[in-house]
Amino acid sequence: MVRSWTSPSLSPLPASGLPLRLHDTRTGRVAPVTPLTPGTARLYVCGITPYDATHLGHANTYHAADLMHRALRDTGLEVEVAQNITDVDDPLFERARRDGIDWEELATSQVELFTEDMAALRIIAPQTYRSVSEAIDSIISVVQKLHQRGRAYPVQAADAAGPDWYLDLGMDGALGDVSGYSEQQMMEVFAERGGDPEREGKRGVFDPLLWSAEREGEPAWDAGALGRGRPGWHVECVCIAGDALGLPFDIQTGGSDLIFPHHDLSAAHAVGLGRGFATVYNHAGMVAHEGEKMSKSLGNLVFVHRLVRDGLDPMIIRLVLMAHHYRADWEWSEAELDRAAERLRAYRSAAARGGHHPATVEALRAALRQDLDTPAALETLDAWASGRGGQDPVRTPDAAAPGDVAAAVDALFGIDLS
Ligand code: 5CA
Ligand code: ZN
Repeated sequence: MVRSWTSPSLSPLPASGLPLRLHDTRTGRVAPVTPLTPGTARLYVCGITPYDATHLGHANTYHAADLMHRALRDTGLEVEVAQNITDVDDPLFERARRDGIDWEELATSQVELFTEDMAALRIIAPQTYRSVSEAIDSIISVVQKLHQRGRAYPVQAADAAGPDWYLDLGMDGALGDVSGYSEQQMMEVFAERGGDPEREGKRGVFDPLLWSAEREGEPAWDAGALGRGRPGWHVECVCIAGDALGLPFDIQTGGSDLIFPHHDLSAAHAVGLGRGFATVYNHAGMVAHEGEKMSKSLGNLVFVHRLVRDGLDPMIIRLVLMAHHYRADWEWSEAELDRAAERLRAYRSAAARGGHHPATVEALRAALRQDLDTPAALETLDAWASGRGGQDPVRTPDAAAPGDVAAAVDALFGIDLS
């Protein structure tokens, strides 16, 4: 059983009505989020493939999801969050083989590191945190349902006893619904993001692998008429989201490298099931290092747990992340740490002074609700810390009690200023 992590203690502010406005990749616009079920927002966060520890790119993505979660709560909504773990996938098996360890052992150890990092960063834990290997029965029934609905077709495999099964995107015409990409844009990224455009026997180049026939040295499960094997990538998120949140739900989020194929094709799977998927598709920018996107396959990684082990306060990492709008692409550098450490010191000494600053609190809330505008929130906090933020004209008797700004920074941005 996969353990989620322990959430930080939460002290919400009294709820205030204005909705969260969020960028939707499908429409290209920032618009208010209106939950399908009044009173409850349902959020699906694409989780890690656990073959290497949490790097700052992951941290950026899960920080954005956390801000979304906190902003939705602040508008008075209940928030249901589900997140997956891609523990059955090629890169994980390759890494396990390279290191001569069992794939399950590798996944378990990396998930453990990830959950420690999430707890250190004070990211609110999802209510559902589920791996593919845990969800396998349910995934098999989704795959079988797509087969029964005529959406799956076999492609012979030279290195396996049975065929692989693909999803026929042509049947529903849903390709491109989320990304809006042209075929050429799709082609540019499909192969490097897990797709197999060259595979012979496919009906459409972007048809995704639904069920992969059993191969030597890989785990396999029995899927009845489809044979023994394991699921393709996109179907896991359709299944885990559907089980935890129901379909359709409100928001799917992840990094911008998931726009195509992953989010586009998971939505297409849902259409194949006769269901809707997310209402809003939201994406965080990519963090680069040494001139290239930080990625496990390139190895240009800065790990959260190393920074923390070396004595860095995780709140400094949150402040580095806040300095960049979540949708921006940016490059990590050491200099960022100094600026953020300086901010943390200034904010902590301002917080120790306490006091009431309702205009500052309102400005923080407004910034968060305007598409998670953390750079604007930092400007507000810089002004507050330097005494330019202004005091409430009516000084209340408990002005020396823990300040309202510190409480807001904790509730809205997950930063502990005590
Ligand atoms: N398991 C799938 C999602 S179902 C996956 O993409 N796993 S991952 O481990 O490769 O990435 C986990 C999350 O981190 C994804 O949302 C991905 O978009 C995001 N991510 C990965 N690299 C970066 C990066 N350099 N900058 C920002 N976000 C990143
Ligand atoms: Zn996913």
